[in-house]
Amino acid sequence: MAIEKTLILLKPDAVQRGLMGEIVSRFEKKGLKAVGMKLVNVTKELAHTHYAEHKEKPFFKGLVEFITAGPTLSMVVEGDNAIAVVRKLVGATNPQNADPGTIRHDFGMVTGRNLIHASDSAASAAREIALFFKKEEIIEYKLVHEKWVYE
Ligand code: D4T
Repeated sequence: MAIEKTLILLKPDAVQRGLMGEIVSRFEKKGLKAVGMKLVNVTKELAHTHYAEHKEKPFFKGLVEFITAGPTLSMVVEGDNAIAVVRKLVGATNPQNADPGTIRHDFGMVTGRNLIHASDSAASAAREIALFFKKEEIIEYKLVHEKWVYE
């Protein structure tokens, strides 16, 4: 097994539309463990750092306005191969290209309101978790049902 942690952000549209419970529930039901969770008002500075790779893109300004427009639910989840598993649950960047059953397909209509962010590699996960969470905000614990999720 390769136990990984990954960063998930439920963007301001998910929070405002009352979809936090529904989306968090999907991760819980899958068998992932929430090890960090809090509401964050993403500042312009944090948005610029988090999305630094998109700085030159035409959609950058709108993306920063969107992510800073209201609270975001920030989560760290843990599980076997969690980075790829979460990206699959999230679906393609454009909700209209996302597969049915994914979060972006099931709740979204356009790329600029695609509800959720998830780290796309081990390097991004490490960088993004450190950006959003202090060490002491990550809680290490065992779930009683772990032996029924993993062999
Ligand atoms: P994130 O990073 O939010 O998990 O999304 P993805 O990994 O699926 O997609 P991305 O990095 O290519 O894009 C980051 C972020 O920018 C928004 N975006 C993207 C946008 O508003 N317009 C666009 O044309 C693209 C490509 C959506 C996600």
